[in-house]
Amino acid sequence: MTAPFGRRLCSVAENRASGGYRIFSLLDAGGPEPLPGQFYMLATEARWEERGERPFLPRAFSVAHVEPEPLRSPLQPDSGQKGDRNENSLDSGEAEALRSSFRSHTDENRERNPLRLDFLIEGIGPGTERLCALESGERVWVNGPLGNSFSLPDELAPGAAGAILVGGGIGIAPLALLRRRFANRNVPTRVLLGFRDATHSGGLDDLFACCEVALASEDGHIGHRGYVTDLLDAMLAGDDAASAAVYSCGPPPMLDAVAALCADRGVSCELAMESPMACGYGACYGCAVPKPGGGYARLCVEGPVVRGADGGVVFFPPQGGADISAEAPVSAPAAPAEEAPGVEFCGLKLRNPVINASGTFDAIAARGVYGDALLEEFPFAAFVSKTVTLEPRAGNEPQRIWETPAGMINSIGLPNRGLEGFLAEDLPRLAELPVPLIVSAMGTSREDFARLVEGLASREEVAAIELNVSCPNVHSGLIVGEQPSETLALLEALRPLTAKPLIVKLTPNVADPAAVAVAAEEGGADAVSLINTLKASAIDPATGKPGIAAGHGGLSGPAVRAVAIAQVRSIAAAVGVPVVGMGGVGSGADALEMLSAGATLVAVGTENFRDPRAGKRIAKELLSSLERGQGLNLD
Ligand code: RRO
Repeated sequence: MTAPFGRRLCSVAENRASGGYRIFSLLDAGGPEPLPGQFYMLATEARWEERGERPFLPRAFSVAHVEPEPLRSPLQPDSGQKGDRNENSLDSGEAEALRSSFRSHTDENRERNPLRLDFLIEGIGPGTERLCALESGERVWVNGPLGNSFSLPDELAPGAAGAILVGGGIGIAPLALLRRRFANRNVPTRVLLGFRDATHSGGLDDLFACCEVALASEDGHIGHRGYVTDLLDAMLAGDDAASAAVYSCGPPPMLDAVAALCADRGVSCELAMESPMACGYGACYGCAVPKPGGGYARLCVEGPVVRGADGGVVFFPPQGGADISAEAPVSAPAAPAEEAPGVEFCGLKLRNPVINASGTFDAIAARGVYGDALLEEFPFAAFVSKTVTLEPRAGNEPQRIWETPAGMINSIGLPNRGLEGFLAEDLPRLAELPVPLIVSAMGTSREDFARLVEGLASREEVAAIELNVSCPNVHSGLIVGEQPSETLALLEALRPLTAKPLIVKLTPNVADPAAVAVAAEEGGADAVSLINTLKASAIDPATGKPGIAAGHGGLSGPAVRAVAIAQVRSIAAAVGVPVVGMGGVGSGADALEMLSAGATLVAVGTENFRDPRAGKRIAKELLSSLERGQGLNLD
């Protein structure tokens, strides 16, 4: 089951207080039934970005309840022995029937009967406060259901202790849906919930009204004074604990404590984790969490549910969407509909002038989330890969992203498989896209760059190479793209290595970017692209320290558009090669402005995080403006 490709508008059915939180209900006529643990990216349609500031990015929320409930499986007794059947004791046909009872509504029924999706929200910042203020009938942009889901307990043999759900704070939400699914299946379930204090507490009467719940609170306002993990500790001391399975969601220290307790007692557990997320579908690489054994996983596509193991966690493939690591068979993509006369760029024929900015759309991950719809409605006229380096890189330590007024800062740190891994694993899958492929590459020396260009030049799937020169040269310590002489020398070294178009991706963080562009052209570049992100930082008011772990990163989004326009104008006037313009493009009008400034192509970057189909929408808006003969609007 995959999420519908793109974001869609859903109406607010209800928004009411539930203790210190709010229950927020949406009517979704377009999406499949979510599984427990899955989440949605939500942003209000109106007054998002009001005052041109925050909130800018959508926010992730686990679904807490779905109406109508799935039909009871015909395999399930209406009453009787609790926990006497489970998926592991069924043959595969029965198991599939049971699974499909989780998704029992046809699309036709859905049109008549939209799903009602309930979320639990706590207003803690501009995004959540904006959602908390919504009224019935207002509309919300919805992308989802996303991520994997809780799985069925392994040990639920007849007589097993069943499930123990452990929730903390707002993290009780996905456990409410999980509890109902277990109740439908007669899985014996015990629920332990904890809250910090009366203000940070709620949802009980609405989400857990019909079941017994053991409660804890740090301030003692409700239940046991202390942590919910005290309750879990006591429960796991019981005789039947070893055959139980624990499911948990809550703040990171609580999840660490749950994983440690379960590891001590040899009890299996699954944890739904949280991490700052800009897109929810694998594009932004912001939601990285450390993997045992090194490296990072993107929680949106390899989580949010992870399995506890040895006091740590392991990642397992999504059940909600497709497995992004699997070699999925590909149906031939439909030929793109004729949209416009097309654009010629460095010898490539593109169906329109809108492409993506490198590092802002992972087509392989998106394919796992949205399935073949991605290929059928591919949002860009050419696809630019995330930057590839010679050796594999894990990327930077989180926190990697930070929302700013009308934009965001990133310091992702080039996570990638390295050239060899890219050629073997990513390239064959990117070659399945219905548009030309431009591969972005970055080296830390001319020799590195040369090996990258040679490796890519030998592959016919690669239509063009973009050289990301926003990196220090290990020999000189200078950022290549900040120095015209370094850029010229690099291009002179690389130009003889390939006949494929070379595009130089320029940094905006220099006094005279046009001088670097001229050097790139002189060295033999076929095109230049700009702007990469602007060097930026932000201080987290909660800690007084930079919000990005690396201290600073690159700013993108509408906040940088005027800078991008200025640089595109001056560079387009200075060079004869085509310019790919990018920086804060979120609409056809923005794209038109970029073309009017002198760009031949326009790349969409941060807007992809808010709207996976942004490229398609922007191209459509742009083409209808061009058809109307509209030029730059100076109003
Ligand atoms: O991976 C990144 O952190 C990154 C790169 Br390579 C880049 O060129 N621009 C950016 O904003 N982030």
